[in-house]
Amino acid sequence: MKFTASFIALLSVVPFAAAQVAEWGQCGGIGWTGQCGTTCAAGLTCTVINSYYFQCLPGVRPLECVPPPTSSVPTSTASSPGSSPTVSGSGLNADAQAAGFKYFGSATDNNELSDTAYVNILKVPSQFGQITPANSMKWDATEPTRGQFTFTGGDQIYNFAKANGQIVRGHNCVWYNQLPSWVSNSGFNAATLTSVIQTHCSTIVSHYKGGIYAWDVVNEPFNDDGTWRTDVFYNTLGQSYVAIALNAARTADPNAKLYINEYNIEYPGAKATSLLNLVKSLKSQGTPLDGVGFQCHFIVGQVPTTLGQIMSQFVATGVEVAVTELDIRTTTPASTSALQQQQKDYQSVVSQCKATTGCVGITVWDYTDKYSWVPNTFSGQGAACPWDQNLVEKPAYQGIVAGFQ
Ligand code: 9MR
Repeated sequence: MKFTASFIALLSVVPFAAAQVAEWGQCGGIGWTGQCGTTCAAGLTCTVINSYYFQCLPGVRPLECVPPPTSSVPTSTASSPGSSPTVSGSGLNADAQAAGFKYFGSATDNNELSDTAYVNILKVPSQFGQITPANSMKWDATEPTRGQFTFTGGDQIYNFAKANGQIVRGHNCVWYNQLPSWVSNSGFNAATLTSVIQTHCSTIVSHYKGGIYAWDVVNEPFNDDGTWRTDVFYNTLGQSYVAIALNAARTADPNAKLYINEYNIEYPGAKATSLLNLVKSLKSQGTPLDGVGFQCHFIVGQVPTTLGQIMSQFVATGVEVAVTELDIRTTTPASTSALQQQQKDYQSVVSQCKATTGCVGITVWDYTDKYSWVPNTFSGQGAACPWDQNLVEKPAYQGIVAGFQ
Protein backbone atom coordinates (compact mmCIF):
# COMPACT_ATOMS: atom_id res chain seq x y z
CA MET A 1 0.00 0.00 0.00
CA LYS A 2 1.20 3.45 -0.76
CA PHE A 3 0.76 6.46 1.50
CA THR A 4 -1.33 9.24 0.10
CA ALA A 5 0.13 12.70 -0.15
CA SER A 6 -2.44 13.89 2.35
CA PHE A 7 -1.35 11.30 4.89
CA ILE A 8 2.28 12.33 4.56
CA ALA A 9 1.25 15.94 4.88
CA LEU A 10 -0.70 15.04 7.99
CA LEU A 11 2.36 13.44 9.57
CA SER A 12 4.41 16.48 8.75
CA VAL A 13 2.29 19.38 9.84
CA VAL A 14 -0.04 18.13 12.52
CA PRO A 15 -0.13 20.49 15.49
CA PHE A 16 0.31 19.03 18.95
CA ALA A 17 -3.23 19.76 20.07
CA ALA A 18 -4.42 17.76 23.03
CA ALA A 19 -7.31 15.35 22.59
CA GLN A 20 -8.43 12.36 24.51
CA VAL A 21 -7.89 8.91 23.05
CA ALA A 22 -7.75 6.53 26.01
CA GLU A 23 -5.10 3.92 26.72
CA TRP A 24 -5.00 1.22 23.99
CA GLY A 25 -6.99 3.44 21.62
CA GLN A 26 -5.86 3.99 18.02
CA CYS A 27 -4.07 7.24 17.25
CA GLY A 28 -2.64 6.76 13.77
CA GLY A 29 -1.57 4.41 11.00
CA ILE A 30 -2.21 3.92 7.30
CA GLY A 31 -5.80 4.74 6.51
CA TRP A 32 -6.53 6.30 9.88
CA THR A 33 -8.11 9.70 9.48
CA GLY A 34 -7.28 11.23 12.85
CA GLN A 35 -4.15 13.09 13.87
CA CYS A 36 -1.02 11.07 14.50
CA GLY A 37 0.33 11.37 18.01
CA THR A 38 -1.84 14.25 19.11
CA THR A 39 -4.88 12.61 20.54
CA CYS A 40 -3.67 10.44 23.41
CA ALA A 41 -4.88 11.27 26.90
CA ALA A 42 -2.36 12.70 29.37
CA GLY A 43 0.49 10.35 30.19
CA LEU A 44 -0.01 8.27 27.04
CA THR A 45 2.14 8.10 23.94
CA CYS A 46 1.03 7.47 20.40
CA THR A 47 3.19 4.43 19.66
CA VAL A 48 3.75 2.75 16.30
CA ILE A 49 2.64 -0.87 16.61
CA ASN A 50 2.90 -1.35 12.86
CA SER A 51 2.40 0.79 9.76
CA TYR A 52 -1.32 0.36 10.00
CA TYR A 53 -1.89 0.79 13.71
CA PHE A 54 -0.58 3.41 16.12
CA GLN A 55 -1.86 3.04 19.65
CA CYS A 56 -1.98 5.17 22.81
CA LEU A 57 0.28 3.57 25.39
CA PRO A 58 1.77 4.83 28.66
CA GLY A 59 5.01 6.74 28.13
CA VAL A 60 6.55 9.76 26.50
CA ARG A 61 5.97 11.03 22.99
CA PRO A 62 8.10 9.13 20.47
CA LEU A 63 9.82 10.78 17.57
CA GLU A 64 7.59 9.39 14.86
CA CYS A 65 5.06 12.13 15.27
CA VAL A 66 7.53 14.98 15.53
CA PRO A 67 7.42 16.92 12.26
CA PRO A 68 10.52 16.02 10.24
CA PRO A 69 12.81 18.94 9.49
CA THR A 70 11.59 19.62 5.98
CA SER A 71 14.97 20.98 4.92
CA SER A 72 16.57 17.55 5.46
CA VAL A 73 13.96 15.49 3.67
CA PRO A 74 14.41 15.74 -0.10
CA THR A 75 11.25 16.61 -1.93
CA SER A 76 11.82 13.58 -4.15
CA THR A 77 10.98 11.36 -1.20
CA ALA A 78 7.46 12.66 -0.83
CA SER A 79 4.79 10.22 -1.90
CA SER A 80 2.57 11.36 -4.70
CA PRO A 81 -0.09 9.47 -6.60
CA GLY A 82 1.30 7.49 -9.49
CA SER A 83 4.93 8.13 -8.60
CA SER A 84 5.69 4.60 -7.43
CA PRO A 85 6.43 1.73 -9.75
CA THR A 86 4.21 -1.31 -9.81
CA VAL A 87 5.13 -3.76 -7.07
CA SER A 88 5.71 -7.30 -8.31
CA GLY A 89 3.27 -9.51 -6.46
CA SER A 90 2.28 -8.36 -2.99
CA GLY A 91 5.66 -6.86 -2.23
CA LEU A 92 8.49 -8.36 -0.20
CA ASN A 93 7.49 -6.77 3.10
CA ALA A 94 3.88 -7.81 2.64
CA ASP A 95 5.06 -11.35 1.89
CA ALA A 96 7.34 -11.27 4.93
CA GLN A 97 4.55 -10.14 7.23
CA ALA A 98 2.16 -12.72 5.78
CA ALA A 99 4.81 -15.32 6.65
CA GLY A 100 4.96 -14.10 10.25
CA PHE A 101 8.02 -11.84 10.07
CA LYS A 102 8.02 -8.34 11.49
CA TYR A 103 9.59 -6.87 8.35
CA PHE A 104 11.57 -7.12 5.15
CA GLY A 105 13.83 -4.11 4.80
CA SER A 106 16.77 -2.43 3.14
CA ALA A 107 19.79 -0.40 4.06
CA THR A 108 20.12 2.97 2.40
CA ASP A 109 22.42 5.96 2.46
CA ASN A 110 21.86 9.71 2.37
CA ASN A 111 23.29 10.38 -1.08
CA GLU A 112 20.88 7.80 -2.51
CA LEU A 113 17.81 9.73 -1.36
CA SER A 114 18.25 12.28 -4.14
CA ASP A 115 17.78 9.50 -6.74
CA THR A 116 14.07 9.72 -7.46
CA ALA A 117 13.77 6.39 -9.27
CA TYR A 118 15.58 4.66 -6.41
CA VAL A 119 13.48 6.37 -3.77
CA ASN A 120 10.25 5.50 -5.57
CA ILE A 121 10.98 1.84 -4.88
CA LEU A 122 12.53 2.25 -1.41
CA LYS A 123 9.57 4.19 -0.05
CA VAL A 124 6.93 1.56 -0.83
CA PRO A 125 6.01 0.02 2.53
CA SER A 126 4.63 -3.18 1.00
CA GLN A 127 8.09 -3.68 -0.46
CA PHE A 128 10.28 -2.44 2.43
CA GLY A 129 8.88 -2.25 5.95
CA GLN A 130 12.21 -1.43 7.53
CA ILE A 131 15.18 0.83 6.83
CA THR A 132 18.77 0.78 8.14
CA PRO A 133 21.07 3.78 7.62
CA ALA A 134 24.21 2.22 6.13
CA ASN A 135 26.52 4.92 7.45
CA SER A 136 24.88 7.98 8.94
CA MET A 137 24.33 6.78 12.51
CA LYS A 138 27.90 5.50 12.90
CA TRP A 139 30.39 7.09 15.29
CA ASP A 140 32.28 9.10 12.66
CA ALA A 141 29.00 10.53 11.40
CA THR A 142 27.39 11.30 14.76
CA GLU A 143 30.25 12.33 17.07
CA PRO A 144 33.20 13.31 14.86
CA THR A 145 34.55 15.46 17.68
CA ARG A 146 34.24 14.54 21.32
CA GLY A 147 30.96 15.75 22.74
CA GLN A 148 29.77 17.36 19.52
CA PHE A 149 26.92 15.37 18.06
CA THR A 150 25.41 15.76 14.62
CA PHE A 151 22.29 13.93 13.56
CA THR A 152 21.65 15.55 10.19
CA GLY A 153 22.29 12.42 8.14
CA GLY A 154 20.69 10.02 10.59
CA ASP A 155 17.62 12.21 10.93
CA GLN A 156 17.17 12.40 7.18
CA ILE A 157 16.97 8.63 6.86
CA TYR A 158 14.97 8.26 10.07
CA ASN A 159 12.43 10.84 8.90
CA PHE A 160 12.23 9.27 5.46
CA ALA A 161 11.40 5.90 6.99
CA LYS A 162 8.85 7.30 9.41
CA ALA A 163 7.14 9.30 6.67
CA ASN A 164 6.70 6.05 4.78
CA GLY A 165 5.52 3.97 7.76
CA GLN A 166 8.78 1.98 7.89
CA ILE A 167 10.50 0.90 11.09
CA VAL A 168 14.18 1.70 11.64
CA ARG A 169 17.16 -0.35 12.79
CA GLY A 170 19.86 1.85 14.34
CA HIS A 171 23.38 1.04 13.19
CA ASN A 172 25.57 1.27 15.28
CA CYS A 173 26.94 2.40 18.67
CA VAL A 174 30.32 0.69 19.12
CA TRP A 175 32.42 -0.57 16.21
CA TYR A 176 36.14 -0.60 15.51
CA ASN A 177 35.54 0.79 12.01
CA GLN A 178 34.45 4.28 11.00
CA LEU A 179 35.67 5.35 14.39
CA PRO A 180 37.11 8.87 14.72
CA SER A 181 40.76 9.01 15.67
CA TRP A 182 39.88 10.96 18.80
CA VAL A 183 38.53 7.64 20.06
CA SER A 184 40.84 5.10 18.42
CA ASN A 185 44.12 6.93 19.06
CA SER A 186 43.16 8.66 22.25
CA GLY A 187 45.15 6.74 24.81
CA PHE A 188 42.13 7.09 27.10
CA ASN A 189 42.35 5.08 30.30
CA ALA A 190 39.60 2.61 31.22
CA ALA A 191 37.53 5.08 33.22
CA THR A 192 37.62 7.72 30.51
CA LEU A 193 36.86 5.31 27.68
CA THR A 194 33.96 3.91 29.70
CA SER A 195 32.57 7.40 29.99
CA VAL A 196 33.16 8.07 26.28
CA ILE A 197 31.24 4.91 25.32
CA GLN A 198 28.42 5.72 27.72
CA THR A 199 28.10 9.27 26.45
CA HIS A 200 28.17 8.20 22.81
CA CYS A 201 25.69 5.33 23.09
CA SER A 202 23.30 7.08 25.39
CA THR A 203 23.27 10.25 23.31
CA ILE A 204 22.58 8.61 19.96
CA VAL A 205 20.07 6.12 21.37
CA SER A 206 18.31 8.87 23.35
CA HIS A 207 18.07 11.05 20.26
CA TYR A 208 15.81 8.46 18.62
CA LYS A 209 14.17 7.26 21.84
CA GLY A 210 10.85 5.56 21.22
CA GLY A 211 11.35 5.54 17.46
CA ILE A 212 13.89 2.81 16.74
CA TYR A 213 12.93 -0.85 16.55
CA ALA A 214 16.40 -2.20 17.27
CA TRP A 215 19.95 -0.94 17.69
CA ASP A 216 23.13 -2.74 16.68
CA VAL A 217 24.78 -1.67 19.92
CA VAL A 218 27.97 -3.66 19.39
CA ASN A 219 29.14 -4.44 15.88
CA GLU A 220 31.61 -7.15 14.90
CA PRO A 221 33.36 -7.84 18.23
CA PHE A 222 35.20 -10.98 17.08
CA ASN A 223 37.90 -11.95 14.62
CA ASP A 224 37.14 -14.80 12.24
CA ASP A 225 39.17 -17.22 14.39
CA GLY A 226 36.90 -16.51 17.35
CA THR A 227 39.35 -14.36 19.29
CA TRP A 228 38.31 -10.91 20.42
CA ARG A 229 38.97 -8.13 17.97
CA THR A 230 41.79 -6.10 19.48
CA ASP A 231 40.40 -2.64 18.92
CA VAL A 232 40.67 0.28 21.31
CA PHE A 233 37.60 -0.91 23.20
CA TYR A 234 38.86 -4.43 23.88
CA ASN A 235 42.45 -3.35 24.43
CA THR A 236 41.41 -0.83 27.07
CA LEU A 237 38.44 -2.48 28.73
CA GLY A 238 38.52 -6.15 27.81
CA GLN A 239 35.16 -7.66 27.01
CA SER A 240 33.48 -5.44 29.60
CA TYR A 241 32.98 -2.78 26.92
CA VAL A 242 30.11 -4.84 25.51
CA ALA A 243 28.09 -4.63 28.72
CA ILE A 244 29.03 -0.97 29.19
CA ALA A 245 27.52 -0.15 25.78
CA LEU A 246 24.46 -2.36 26.23
CA ASN A 247 23.66 -0.91 29.65
CA ALA A 248 23.98 2.65 28.36
CA ALA A 249 21.69 1.87 25.43
CA ARG A 250 19.07 0.22 27.64
CA THR A 251 18.95 3.22 29.95
CA ALA A 252 18.67 5.57 26.99
CA ASP A 253 15.76 3.75 25.34
CA PRO A 254 14.21 0.90 27.32
CA ASN A 255 11.96 -0.03 24.38
CA ALA A 256 14.60 -0.49 21.69
CA LYS A 257 15.78 -4.04 21.06
CA LEU A 258 19.50 -4.20 21.72
CA TYR A 259 21.57 -6.33 19.34
CA ILE A 260 25.08 -7.57 18.80
CA ASN A 261 25.66 -7.72 15.04
CA GLU A 262 28.28 -9.98 13.45
CA TYR A 263 29.34 -11.71 10.21
CA ASN A 264 30.76 -15.16 9.49
CA ILE A 265 28.69 -16.66 12.27
CA GLU A 266 26.24 -18.25 9.84
CA TYR A 267 28.04 -21.59 9.89
CA PRO A 268 29.60 -23.65 12.69
CA GLY A 269 33.05 -22.54 13.74
CA ALA A 270 35.11 -20.70 16.29
CA LYS A 271 33.54 -17.32 15.61
CA ALA A 272 29.94 -18.54 16.00
CA THR A 273 30.96 -20.39 19.16
CA SER A 274 32.66 -17.36 20.67
CA LEU A 275 29.64 -15.16 20.04
CA LEU A 276 27.26 -17.81 21.38
CA ASN A 277 29.34 -18.06 24.55
CA LEU A 278 29.36 -14.28 24.90
CA VAL A 279 25.58 -14.15 24.53
CA LYS A 280 25.12 -16.87 27.15
CA SER A 281 27.49 -15.07 29.49
CA LEU A 282 25.73 -11.71 29.05
CA LYS A 283 22.31 -13.30 29.58
CA SER A 284 23.47 -15.13 32.71
CA GLN A 285 24.79 -11.86 34.15
CA GLY A 286 21.55 -10.04 33.42
CA THR A 287 23.12 -7.69 30.90
CA PRO A 288 20.44 -6.27 28.60
CA LEU A 289 20.61 -8.01 25.23
CA ASP A 290 17.63 -8.76 23.00
CA GLY A 291 18.98 -9.88 19.67
CA VAL A 292 21.80 -11.13 17.51
CA GLY A 293 22.18 -9.89 13.96
CA PHE A 294 23.45 -12.27 11.30
CA GLN A 295 24.89 -10.02 8.63
CA CYS A 296 24.83 -12.66 5.86
CA HIS A 297 27.25 -11.20 3.33
CA PHE A 298 27.32 -14.31 1.17
CA ILE A 299 28.79 -15.59 -2.10
CA VAL A 300 26.65 -17.12 -4.86
CA GLY A 301 26.68 -20.90 -4.56
CA GLN A 302 28.15 -20.78 -1.05
CA VAL A 303 25.18 -19.91 1.13
CA PRO A 304 25.43 -21.98 4.32
CA THR A 305 22.62 -24.45 4.87
CA THR A 306 23.46 -24.20 8.57
CA LEU A 307 22.11 -20.67 8.95
CA GLY A 308 18.80 -21.72 10.51
CA GLN A 309 20.48 -24.22 12.79
CA ILE A 310 22.95 -21.66 14.13
CA MET A 311 20.19 -19.08 14.53
CA SER A 312 18.23 -21.58 16.61
CA GLN A 313 21.20 -22.02 18.95
CA PHE A 314 21.15 -18.30 19.64
CA VAL A 315 17.37 -18.17 20.00
CA ALA A 316 17.65 -20.93 22.62
CA THR A 317 19.64 -18.51 24.81
CA GLY A 318 16.69 -16.13 24.94
CA VAL A 319 17.43 -13.63 22.18
CA GLU A 320 15.73 -12.96 18.86
CA VAL A 321 17.73 -13.06 15.65
CA ALA A 322 17.56 -11.26 12.32
CA VAL A 323 19.29 -11.25 8.96
CA THR A 324 20.68 -7.73 9.09
CA GLU A 325 22.86 -7.09 6.02
CA LEU A 326 22.01 -9.66 3.36
CA ASP A 327 23.68 -9.68 -0.04
CA ILE A 328 25.00 -12.50 -2.20
CA ARG A 329 27.87 -11.53 -4.47
CA THR A 330 29.30 -13.07 -7.60
CA THR A 331 31.91 -12.40 -10.26
CA THR A 332 30.89 -9.55 -12.54
CA PRO A 333 29.45 -9.34 -15.07
CA ALA A 334 27.11 -11.92 -13.62
CA SER A 335 26.33 -14.90 -15.85
CA THR A 336 22.79 -16.14 -16.37
CA SER A 337 23.59 -19.28 -14.43
CA ALA A 338 25.02 -17.25 -11.54
CA LEU A 339 21.83 -15.20 -11.36
CA GLN A 340 19.78 -18.40 -11.33
CA GLN A 341 21.92 -19.79 -8.53
CA GLN A 342 21.57 -16.48 -6.73
CA GLN A 343 17.79 -16.85 -6.90
CA LYS A 344 18.08 -20.20 -5.11
CA ASP A 345 20.52 -18.70 -2.62
CA TYR A 346 18.19 -15.84 -1.68
CA GLN A 347 15.35 -18.34 -1.34
CA SER A 348 17.52 -20.47 0.95
CA VAL A 349 18.34 -17.58 3.30
CA VAL A 350 14.70 -16.51 3.53
CA SER A 351 13.37 -20.01 4.05
CA GLN A 352 15.97 -20.80 6.72
CA CYS A 353 15.04 -17.64 8.59
CA LYS A 354 11.35 -18.47 8.15
CA ALA A 355 11.91 -21.95 9.56
CA THR A 356 13.58 -20.47 12.65
CA THR A 357 11.26 -19.41 15.42
CA GLY A 358 12.71 -16.16 16.67
CA CYS A 359 14.05 -14.91 13.35
CA VAL A 360 12.13 -11.66 13.14
CA GLY A 361 13.16 -10.03 9.89
CA ILE A 362 15.46 -9.72 6.92
CA THR A 363 17.32 -6.63 5.72
CA VAL A 364 19.19 -6.46 2.42
CA TRP A 365 22.33 -4.29 2.47
CA ASP A 366 20.71 -2.05 -0.08
CA TYR A 367 18.23 -3.41 -2.54
CA THR A 368 20.04 -2.50 -5.76
CA ASP A 369 23.44 -3.22 -7.28
CA LYS A 370 23.55 0.49 -8.09
CA TYR A 371 24.43 1.27 -4.47
CA SER A 372 25.99 -1.94 -3.20
CA TRP A 373 29.17 -1.71 -1.11
CA VAL A 374 30.49 -4.94 -2.65
CA PRO A 375 32.34 -3.76 -5.80
CA ASN A 376 34.22 -1.16 -3.75
CA THR A 377 35.52 -3.83 -1.41
CA PHE A 378 35.82 -6.98 -3.54
CA SER A 379 37.42 -6.21 -6.87
CA GLY A 380 35.62 -7.95 -9.75
CA GLN A 381 32.72 -8.94 -7.50
CA GLY A 382 29.23 -7.51 -7.26
CA ALA A 383 25.71 -8.06 -8.59
CA ALA A 384 24.87 -8.99 -5.00
CA CYS A 385 21.44 -7.39 -4.57
CA PRO A 386 17.91 -8.38 -5.65
CA TRP A 387 17.58 -5.41 -8.03
CA ASP A 388 20.19 -4.70 -10.73
CA GLN A 389 22.09 -1.51 -11.56
CA ASN A 390 19.07 -0.21 -13.48
CA LEU A 391 16.65 -0.85 -10.63
CA VAL A 392 15.19 -3.87 -12.42
CA GLU A 393 14.27 -6.91 -10.35
CA LYS A 394 16.62 -9.85 -10.81
CA PRO A 395 15.70 -13.54 -10.45
CA ALA A 396 16.77 -13.12 -6.81
CA TYR A 397 13.55 -11.17 -6.23
CA GLN A 398 11.46 -14.23 -7.01
CA GLY A 399 13.78 -16.28 -4.82
CA ILE A 400 12.88 -14.05 -1.87
CA VAL A 401 9.18 -14.31 -2.73
CA ALA A 402 9.46 -18.11 -2.88
CA GLY A 403 11.31 -18.22 0.44
CA PHE A 404 8.41 -16.53 2.18
CA GLN A 405 5.84 -19.05 0.85
O1 9MR B 1 27.74 -0.10 3.51
C1 9MR B 1 28.76 0.50 4.26
C2 9MR B 1 29.73 1.19 3.32
O2 9MR B 1 29.08 2.25 2.63
C3 9MR B 1 30.91 1.71 4.09
O3 9MR B 1 31.87 2.23 3.17
C4 9MR B 1 31.51 0.60 4.90
C5 9MR B 1 32.70 1.13 5.67
O4 9MR B 1 33.05 0.37 6.73
O5 9MR B 1 30.54 0.05 5.77
C6 9MR B 1 29.49 -0.55 5.06
O6 9MR B 1 28.60 -1.21 5.91
C7 9MR B 1 29.14 -2.27 6.71
C8 9MR B 1 28.33 -2.32 7.97
O7 9MR B 1 28.32 -1.07 8.60
C9 9MR B 1 28.85 -3.38 8.92
N1 9MR B 1 28.94 -4.67 8.27
C10 9MR B 1 29.63 -4.70 6.99
C11 9MR B 1 29.03 -3.64 6.04
C12 9MR B 1 29.69 -3.72 4.68
O8 9MR B 1 31.03 -3.36 4.77
